[in-house]
Amino acid sequence: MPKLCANLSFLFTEVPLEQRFAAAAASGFRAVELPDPYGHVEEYAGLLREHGLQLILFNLPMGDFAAGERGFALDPTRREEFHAGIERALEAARRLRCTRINALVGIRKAELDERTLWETAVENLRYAAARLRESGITLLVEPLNALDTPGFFIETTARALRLLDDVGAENARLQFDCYHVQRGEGNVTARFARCVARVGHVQIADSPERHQPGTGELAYERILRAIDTAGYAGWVGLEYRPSGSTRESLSWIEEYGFTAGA
Ligand SMILES: [Mn+2]
Repeated sequence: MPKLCANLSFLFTEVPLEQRFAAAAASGFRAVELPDPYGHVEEYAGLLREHGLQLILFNLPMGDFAAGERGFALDPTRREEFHAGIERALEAARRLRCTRINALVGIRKAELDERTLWETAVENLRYAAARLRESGITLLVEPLNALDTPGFFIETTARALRLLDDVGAENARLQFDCYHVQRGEGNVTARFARCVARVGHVQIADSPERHQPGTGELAYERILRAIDTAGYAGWVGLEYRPSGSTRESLSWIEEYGFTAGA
């Protein structure tokens, strides 16, 4: 039985973010993801407590998201900013009682060669993992598919695992987003089974529209059971855009025999 958590950037967007905590709890969720808590940490900590929700995951500071940035761990000119971001993330994790932080590594910079980007990412992530380990926090690295985010530095699970090999930290693990895997690589269940020992978090959406399970080409009833069978006991984040209302988009959970509050 998968342990499901609601991503509050994707679900319940019918209401402002501060009201999505109540909406998630009312739909039976006991756990949520919150990609970008910075600037509102105290407010969100209060909302989590008020609604009996556990925060499963948030992201390292991603830079200017609206301008298209998706992290900057690969940027040798921004090491200080990266280090400062780790401290902000640690403080947020402490207040939000969260033990997983996801790193988006960033989009390639044309003026920098592959080796410089790779080595910078390895050094930064090694530093991040070491700082997070002191607080018992897992660092995650998430590949984003190249169709949605052209130029993203880590676009496949294979590349993410190579990067994690070079980082060489026990608490640095793969974030396996089935949607990105399907769009970029395919072969979701076999790929998952091969790397399950290194997976620290899972996310789902159907493909190619990134709506709820049952709207696309992925058989999530089978995929989620296969993830279970592979031995994964962690959380599964619902990171999809509902095709209609969020409430309606959750019907697959019961249909497949699962529960939001697992
Ligand atoms: Mn994701």
